[in-house]
Amino acid sequence: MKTRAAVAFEAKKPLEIVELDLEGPKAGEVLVEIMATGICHTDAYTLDGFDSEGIFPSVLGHEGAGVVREVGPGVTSVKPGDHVIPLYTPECRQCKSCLSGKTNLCTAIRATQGKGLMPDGTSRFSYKGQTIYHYMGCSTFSNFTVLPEIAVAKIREDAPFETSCYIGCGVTTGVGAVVKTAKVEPGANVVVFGLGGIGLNVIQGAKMVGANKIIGVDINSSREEWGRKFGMTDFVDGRGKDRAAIIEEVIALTDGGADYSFDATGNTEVMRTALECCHRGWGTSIIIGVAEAGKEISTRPFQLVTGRNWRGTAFGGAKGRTDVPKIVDWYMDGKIAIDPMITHVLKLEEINKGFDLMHAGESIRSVVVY
Ligand code: NAD
Ligand code: AHE
Ligand code: ZN
Repeated sequence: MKTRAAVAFEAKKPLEIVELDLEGPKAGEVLVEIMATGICHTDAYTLDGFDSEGIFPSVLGHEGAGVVREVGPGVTSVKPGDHVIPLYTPECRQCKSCLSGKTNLCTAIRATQGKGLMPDGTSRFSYKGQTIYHYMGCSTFSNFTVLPEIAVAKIREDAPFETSCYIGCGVTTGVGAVVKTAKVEPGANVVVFGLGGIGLNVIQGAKMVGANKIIGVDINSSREEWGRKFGMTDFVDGRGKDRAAIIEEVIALTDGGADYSFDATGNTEVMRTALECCHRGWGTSIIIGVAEAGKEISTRPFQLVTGRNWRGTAFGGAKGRTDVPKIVDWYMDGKIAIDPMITHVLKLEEINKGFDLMHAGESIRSVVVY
């Protein structure tokens, strides 16, 4: 079949809207009509050439929602007409990782996914006979996409696509980092670095679990108002401040340091600040941000010797097929907000504007509606 898609032909070039050829689903795969997709900073990071796994030409996008239109042989858990959210972290429930009960990082198809291919080692997308690669196993910047059955979460049908697509990455990552990875307890002091599409979800997760201080740090001062809308109690404007100055402010606000800190910037210097503003003896810092290829983190080992913990999270520690439908319920039941964070709704033809708005710090989330 044919599908309209925004294709990343090359790094650092705008996406091009073209009509691609799409092969139908093979065994264990499903064809999904994507109804809406968010634009996450990770898409921009890959497009800008910072992803060591970046492959071109490819169809980016990993934060979608849509409807199953066709299933391949052997598919039993979804049927045509089901509403689904594509999962860049699948859940096979059979691999060592899934069975461990210790991680959400299913390994069943990770190797081929990282090469931009379906589990059988081929791509379903092509353009004028040339292979176009998948991205993060999702490729939601295409109106139709093919996904492994284990990489879709079936969701309730009354959830609007335009907002629930954000649960495909940003909402689940931010809220999950608090609830599932850090397991922040009521009364804890929390610091969030980077109040964008992910960081604001960390804030609302911290508010939901009853955190005490919820401190936001950003270099864009307009983010103070955004943070306060979702439960931020204090703002530290990071512009022009060095690590020591920011740590001093956080320590003063928290009587000695944060119980939990989160990096949602992807900046490795900020990651160090986030660790070092944690409380001596127990403070835990969670890395959410994705750093540019080649970047490394560092700190004095003494920071860890004296009890601070450095951890990371992917997709908020959520198991996609199990947890995503529950997070959709939280949204539909009003436990978490999504609508106010979607600042721009665009047509596919306007998708490059979504990237420009993100880079200019003018959007929280842009959503493309097909
Ligand atoms: P975004 O562009 O919406 O937000 C980033 C925010 O960080 C902005 O408000 C920006 O002003 C702020 N910022 C930038 N530099 C800063 C600094 N030095 N100090 C303080 N604040 C600073 O991006 P997003 O979509 O929220 O994504 C945030 C990060 O999370 C990205 O690195 C993205 O790749 C990553 N991410 C990771 C996962 C995961 O599963 N681990 C999931 C989604 C996104
Ligand atoms: N490809 C990059 C790593 C990118 C990365 O860490 N991705 C996160 C999700 S970001 C969503 O916006 C993730 O899920 N990581 C776990 C995984 O298996 O990719 C690189 O550095 O090569
Ligand atoms: Zn993302």
